[in-house]
Amino acid sequence: MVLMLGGLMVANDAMGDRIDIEVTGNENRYGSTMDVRHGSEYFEGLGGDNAWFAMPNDPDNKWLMIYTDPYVLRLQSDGRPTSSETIFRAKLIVIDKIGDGFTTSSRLNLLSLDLDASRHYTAYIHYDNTYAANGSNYYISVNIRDVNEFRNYVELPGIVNCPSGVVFGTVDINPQFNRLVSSNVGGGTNGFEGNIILAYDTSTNITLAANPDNYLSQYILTRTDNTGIVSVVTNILPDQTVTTTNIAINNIKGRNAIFAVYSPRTTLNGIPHPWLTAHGIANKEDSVETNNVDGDAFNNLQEYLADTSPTNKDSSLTITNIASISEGILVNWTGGSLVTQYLERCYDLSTNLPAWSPFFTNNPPTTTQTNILDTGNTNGQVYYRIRVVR
Ligand SMILES: [Ca+2]
Ligand SMILES: [Ca+2]
Repeated sequence: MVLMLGGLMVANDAMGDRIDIEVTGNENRYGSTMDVRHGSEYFEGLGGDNAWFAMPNDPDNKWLMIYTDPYVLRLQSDGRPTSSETIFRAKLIVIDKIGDGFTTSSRLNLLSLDLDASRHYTAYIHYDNTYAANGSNYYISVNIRDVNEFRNYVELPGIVNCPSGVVFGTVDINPQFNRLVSSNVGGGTNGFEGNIILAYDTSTNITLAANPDNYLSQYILTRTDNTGIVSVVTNILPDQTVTTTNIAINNIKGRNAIFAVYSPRTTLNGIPHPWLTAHGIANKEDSVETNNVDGDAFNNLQEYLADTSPTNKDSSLTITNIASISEGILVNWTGGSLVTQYLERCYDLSTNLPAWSPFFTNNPPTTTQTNILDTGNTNGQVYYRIRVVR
C-alpha cells in the first residue's frame, strides 16, 4: 500500500519502468525519510539519500533518482519553521552500477497533496545541456498545482550517456506565501499597508485614497503569476482628478504588490495646495497665484517660488542693503529657507540682455537673512540681484 501523507512525489521514467520517489516528513532527520516505489513494489523507510544504492529489485541496475540537498523534506510540514519560504532543491542524478553511461527518456512527476492553501509552489526545472538528448540547456518554471491538474508530470528532454552520480539537472521548488504587499509615498493612505497572506487563487481589492489637497498620481501593480513570471502594470494619472480609487486584484496565484504615489495638487503654475492650506489660504483657484495677501511687493506665486510667507509682509526675497566698505561690497538680503539662491552681479543694465554673472550660491536650508561680501568686483559701477530656483 502506498501511503501518501501529504508530501511531494517526484518521479522519473527509466527504460519504461517508472520509479517514483516520495518525499515525506519524519521527526528524526529534519523531518525526513525517503519512501520508494519501483513499479508496483513499494519500499519504506530507506532513510537518507545514500540508501538508494541498496534499493532492491533493480532489474537494470540503472535508475534515475532525485537526490535532495541538503536533506529531503516535504513541502507542507517539513522540519523548517512554518513561516519558512526557503527553496527546496532536488538534484537529478543517475545511479548507474554498470558504468557505461545512462541513456533514457525522462519525466518529472510533481504529485503534491495537501498543499498549504496560503502558498503557491513554483518548480524551476533546469537541465544541463551536457547530457541532454536535445543538446540544449533546458529551463522551465511550472506551478505544481497546474501540473497536478493536467497530468502530474513534466516531460523533460532525455539524457544521453550520463555517468553515475552526475548531476544533470536540478529542481528548485519555491514554496512562497501568496502575498499582497501594499505601500505608498506622499499624502494619502492605502486601504492597508504592509503585507497580508491570502489564500491561493482568491481575489481582493484595495482602496487608494489621497489626503485633502493631494491626488493619486501613480500606482504600480506588480503581479507574479502562477509560474513565477512577473508582470508590472503602471498607471500614471497626471490630471490631478483621481483622489480615491478601488483596485481589484483577482485570481491571486503568486506575489503581488501595490505601490501608490500621492502628490500635492497644484495651481496652474505650480503652487501646491498643501502650501496654501499651511498658510491659511483657502482659495485654491489658479487666480490665487496673482493675489497678494500680505501686501508686500510679491504675489503668492512669487512668494512660493522664493519660499517666503505669503501672509507676512516682512517675509520676502529682498536686497535690504548694499554697502561699499574697505574689503569690498557687502550685500544683505532676506528670503526663504528651502530654495537655492544665486547672488549675481552685472556692470551694465542698458542692454536688452544684461550679462548677469553668479558669484555666490546659497544652498538650502538658507537663513532668512544673509550677508555676503563681494571681493570680486572689478568695476566702479555694479548691480546685484538674487535669483532663486525652487
Ligand atoms: Ca505677498
Ligand atoms: Ca510676504
